[in-house]
Amino acid sequence: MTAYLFIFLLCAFKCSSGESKLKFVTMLYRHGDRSPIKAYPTDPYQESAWPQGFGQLSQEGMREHFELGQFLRQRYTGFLSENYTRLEITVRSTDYDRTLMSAASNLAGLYPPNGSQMFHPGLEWQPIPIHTVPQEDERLLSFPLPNCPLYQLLINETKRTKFFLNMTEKYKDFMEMVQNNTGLNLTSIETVWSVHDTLFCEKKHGMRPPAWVTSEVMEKLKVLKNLSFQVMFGLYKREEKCRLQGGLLLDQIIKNFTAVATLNSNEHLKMIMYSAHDTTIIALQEALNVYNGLQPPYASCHIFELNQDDNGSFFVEMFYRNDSSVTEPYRLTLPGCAQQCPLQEFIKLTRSVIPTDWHKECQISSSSSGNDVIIGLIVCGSVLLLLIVLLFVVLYHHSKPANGYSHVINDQS
Ligand code: PT3
Repeated sequence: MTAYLFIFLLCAFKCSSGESKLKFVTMLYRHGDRSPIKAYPTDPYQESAWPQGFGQLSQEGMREHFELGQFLRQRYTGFLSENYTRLEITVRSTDYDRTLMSAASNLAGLYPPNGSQMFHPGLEWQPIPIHTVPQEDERLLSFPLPNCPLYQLLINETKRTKFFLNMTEKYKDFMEMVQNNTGLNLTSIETVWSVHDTLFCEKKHGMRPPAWVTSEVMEKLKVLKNLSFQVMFGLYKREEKCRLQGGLLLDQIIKNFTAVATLNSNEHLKMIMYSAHDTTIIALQEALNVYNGLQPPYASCHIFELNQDDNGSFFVEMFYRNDSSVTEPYRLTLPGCAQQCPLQEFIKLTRSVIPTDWHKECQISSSSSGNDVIIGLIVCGSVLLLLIVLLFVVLYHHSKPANGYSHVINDQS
């Protein structure tokens, strides 16, 4: 009797909770730990201090991604096939050594070969393709995209906001101190991110910082580094900026979801994996309006899961794994939607940051150049008014009979 009651309750729970099925996963991660991108002129640790030079994935970075791959293997057991199956997954990376190598390390954790897939005795690794395009052709994963005049105008306007000008004033003496100690010519407060980056990498790799680099200095540099991300993708006219940057990646992700939901896609594809940079994650999260204002840590990962519920409808869930010591990644909720956001709602709520024609939108139009256009109109208007006045003066001058002369017709008659 109790057994029947238990089965009845279980069924009632299952029926009311609604079964859903994971259909498709997209993830975007930052590469792992690396050497600095560059050194400042007075830096005691120049490129030769790093085993592979600047901007390269370290062994720590490889381990971080191997661990992320193992985490993904566990999370998607039963969804991904146990053996690597080429049609199930597509991996795309930016064309940098550190992102390509991060993807390779990740896939080593995700797809250790089993039995027949081992091609060399004792080697628990198998090659998995990683796709890329040359840096100059990259339009999906590398932000901010260059050659977009409207975006540049928005950045210039951001730097004229009260907030930015106040920050510039607040950090004036600090900037001067950093310039004097680094030998850099820092033109604007957000350019100081590279000093933080270099010092951060050096400290992480056990290199002793110079005496001027106190913990208070590092804190201030961190504030300015985070400000530089906000300037790029948020802070002022966020939606307009996102249409020209992260909206492009979001557009592609949504197109992939729609293809899965309408069954016109490759039905075998289960996962798309993007390997990129901190700025890629920020651009995407700003477009989704879920950015937490901090630099994404190494190997942090934004996950989209597309599910189908038992009545056939699709919904999107988002997660952010920015702390590998926590077993479950953080849930992210698209503002204005439920945690399990119906796909159509997801599309509707993100429409404002999806460009319809990027090239066209990048051009400076009259409605977008704000003050500059108003000033231009005033100048043009004044010139036009002056020309009209001049014209009237000339016409008036011509129509008036000249003094001392008159036409004499039939003078003699
Ligand atoms: O560390 O994620 C990061 C950075 O984005 C890095 O990969 C990078 O490419 N920085 C660009 C410097 C101009």
